Amino acid sequence: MHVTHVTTRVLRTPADNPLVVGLPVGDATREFVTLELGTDAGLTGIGLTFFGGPLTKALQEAIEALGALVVGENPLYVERIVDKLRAAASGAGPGGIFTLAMAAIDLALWDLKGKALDQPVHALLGGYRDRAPTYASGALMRDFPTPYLKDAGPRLVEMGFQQMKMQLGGESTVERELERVRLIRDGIGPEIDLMCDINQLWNVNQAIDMGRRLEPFDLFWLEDVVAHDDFQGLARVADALTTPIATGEYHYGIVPFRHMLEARSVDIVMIDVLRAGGITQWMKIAGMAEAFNLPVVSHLLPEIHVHMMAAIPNGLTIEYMPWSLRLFEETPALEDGQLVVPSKPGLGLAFSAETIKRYEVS
Ligand code: SMN
Ligand code: MG
Repeated sequence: MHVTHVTTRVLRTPADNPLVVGLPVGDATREFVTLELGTDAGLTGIGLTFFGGPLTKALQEAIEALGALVVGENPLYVERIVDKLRAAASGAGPGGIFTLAMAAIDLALWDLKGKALDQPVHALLGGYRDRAPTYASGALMRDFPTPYLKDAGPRLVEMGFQQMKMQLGGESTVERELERVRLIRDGIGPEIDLMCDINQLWNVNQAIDMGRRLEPFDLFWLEDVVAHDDFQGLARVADALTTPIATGEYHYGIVPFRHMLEARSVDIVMIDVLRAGGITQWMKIAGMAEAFNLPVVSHLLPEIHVHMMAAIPNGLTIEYMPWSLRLFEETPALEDGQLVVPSKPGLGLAFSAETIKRYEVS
């Protein structure tokens, strides 16, 4: 089997979230770049990428350019293709557009591998479980009005979620920050797992101070409390707190995770399949975390991450951020806060013709 053609599209969708009820969506948008790799065996592999923002057109061009290098290759030889793309891109990686583009291709190659072998990707990667826990994400954002949070948490519980993530770092005073957590924790009670994402907005001293003030709320994790590459700073915070520290979504490739783990700066390793460079690299990072006896969690794209999180022994919980679900005809079922792992060959996904018709911009 050989790759014969490459098709990319940019889909511009509303920046909405079906988990958010009763707040205006506004006119913000998100741009995804989709990829289809056709083969001489009649099989087509699908992939996608994100994070391009104003550079989305350049990201699409990068996928086209890298895709042209994949034409003629046997898609089952994923590591050989990755090596070829890295060599061709020379110094254009690992950060940024090159790796985001390579990730789309890697996803499509694994989709093709599964379709060719008539197996779902998670079975090819390891095969550990048939459903995986998730947490609701994007529904308790730092820019939402504080009063909104009172009912937002219980609403997510009614939807079946046992875990949910909020954000802090947006209020002007410590008390206003604590009030946000208090409202949510009071609303959902002590049994529901509550994570909190800071998105690098604190410095080390703030993180230790706020982290100590947050200990009574029994957070499931504090995420990206300081700059993502300040491994020594993260280690200081992790040592000072009981609440687990999660980080990793901002890193490109596998090497930063070596520094993160060697610095003992993390309790929960978060891996983003696009910034890691695809499924191939994601699995290597998960293995590194396992060697340090640490759990891993995913970032965005639950319909993709469900395969890796169902394939490894140290998968903790999947971020259920439903931003990308509309791109596909059908996506993994969500039952009582757990994602049912797909059993169809490959990724088990097909792009929605309706979504393409409605949102394609190039
Ligand atoms: C996040 C960051 C960037 C895009 C979406 C979401 C956030 C998360 O840090 O962890 O979900
Ligand atoms: Mg985050």
